[in-house]
Amino acid sequence: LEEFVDNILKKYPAKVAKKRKDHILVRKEEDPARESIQANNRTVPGIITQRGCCYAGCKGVVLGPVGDMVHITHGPIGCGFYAWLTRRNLFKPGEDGKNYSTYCFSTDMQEQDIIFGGEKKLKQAIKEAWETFKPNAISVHATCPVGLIGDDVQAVAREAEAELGVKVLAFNCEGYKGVSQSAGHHIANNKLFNETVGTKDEAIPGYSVNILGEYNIGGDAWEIERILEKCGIKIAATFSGDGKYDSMTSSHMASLNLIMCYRSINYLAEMMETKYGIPWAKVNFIGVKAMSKSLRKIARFFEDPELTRRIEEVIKEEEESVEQKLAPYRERLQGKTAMLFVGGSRAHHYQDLLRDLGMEPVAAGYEFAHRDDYEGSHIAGKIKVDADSRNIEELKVEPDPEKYSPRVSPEKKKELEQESVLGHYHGMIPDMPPGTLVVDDISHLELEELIKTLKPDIILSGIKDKYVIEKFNVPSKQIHNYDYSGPFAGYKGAVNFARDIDMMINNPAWKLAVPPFEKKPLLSADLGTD
Ligand code: CFM
Ligand code: HCA
Repeated sequence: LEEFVDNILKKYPAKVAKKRKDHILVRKEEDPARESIQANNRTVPGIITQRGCCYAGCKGVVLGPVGDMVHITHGPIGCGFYAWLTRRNLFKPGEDGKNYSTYCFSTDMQEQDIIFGGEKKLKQAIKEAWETFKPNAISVHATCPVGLIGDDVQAVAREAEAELGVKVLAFNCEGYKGVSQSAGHHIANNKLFNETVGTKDEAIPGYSVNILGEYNIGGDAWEIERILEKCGIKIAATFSGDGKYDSMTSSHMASLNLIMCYRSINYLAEMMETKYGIPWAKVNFIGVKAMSKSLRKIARFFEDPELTRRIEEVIKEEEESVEQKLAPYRERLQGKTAMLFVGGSRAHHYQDLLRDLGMEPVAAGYEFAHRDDYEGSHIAGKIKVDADSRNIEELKVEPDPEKYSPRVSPEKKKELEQESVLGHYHGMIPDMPPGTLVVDDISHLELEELIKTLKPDIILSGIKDKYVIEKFNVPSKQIHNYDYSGPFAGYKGAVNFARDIDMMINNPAWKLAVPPFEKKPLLSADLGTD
């Protein structure tokens, strides 16, 4: 593998090679704490990356799934269209029946708005959205040109809110704000924390949890809900899969925050803990063993014998039922190798599910995660903050004089932190044994070389590289939108995933097709040098 990395770096101009070197790690050390990787840096211009923009992270990822809100994209229509349900975040309306998730709202800025300013048009759009739909809240998302011309979206939102009497959340999430969609997550977290969470006090009875960083792609949230409800655990609010605005406003009253995707929502969890005393636990609901382990974390936190008994009962029942269904797939998938290059958390989460099926992850990486997603949350404070990250506001948070209430005693909290039940995410690297490869923000060149060298049986990835991979006769499963399948979370989801993966890997077609570039080169060129 080291030879492979050297060879790949030789293909780049010297300056590019120097930058990429720190983003590629061959796992060697027995002790993962001795290994480190660079992440969350600018992609070198000219390299084909899988990353998206800040607006995608804010509107598309964090806010978009809240279906009883109208989300207005302030900008030219192209950006609005891209976010139109392309992410498969499913939504069922609450009792009020409000559901705008299939709509696409945009101010459709034209040249004259860019020249003379788009504030009036935005104000009009908010008014029209309110009068037509009466949503539970409205959000406004600024795209690149809005930031460049300087429309004051915050002022327009404040004015509209006062005039119409509906909450209007405005996000300065211009696409260029960060090095990837990750900046948009942070911007979304900040405003949700400041203007939504904690705005309504309503006691939540029972063992209540919020689920953070789960976006109900392909119905995942509903399988998770089924299992938690069966255990007797109440989901107070979800951020933001199948999310309802109202439940987010009182989410500070829940007992525990469960974090699925640490990358997109750790900011909100940390701030809620400081201000309201609600602790967080990192969970992974992808994979049979991971699901059970996560349930046991919840049991450990609440420490109620009756709840623990119920949880153990559910685990036993669900595992037994799923085991029978998985067995035939495991036979066919045992020992198959996989590579995972996805977003900021799934490249790690799906390794658990692959291992449940007897498969072996040989290489993995995130598109835009930070070093703590690789190395663990304990290093978060030690990461050097560069100019790009400094762009995003870091809120100063203090305990709320009235609403702060610690959920557990300081002694118990410490104990649970030491057991890694609370306040800790161990990251991807410790789960990747020596001899595997970790690549951050992988380029298409690197991916192609990796396919040729490691010859994996399947690659879990996204639309931007799916067909590049399949032209090498290697099946590629989209792990963002599940190739229109799912759910893949929880117990039932594991069976759906196994079925899909088996169908792809064991399909004889891969051995029969001959890619055109095997016969003759379609295009040839030299990479520039400096
Ligand atoms: Fe979190 Fe996500 Fe992901 Fe993400 Fe995304 Fe996504 Fe993803 Mo696509 S929030 S980091 S910005 S788990 S949209 S639901 S699938 S890249 S791995
Ligand atoms: C995004 C959304 C995306 C893209 C998926 C892909 C998603 O990054 O803006 O590249 O296949 O999950 O829909 O991550």
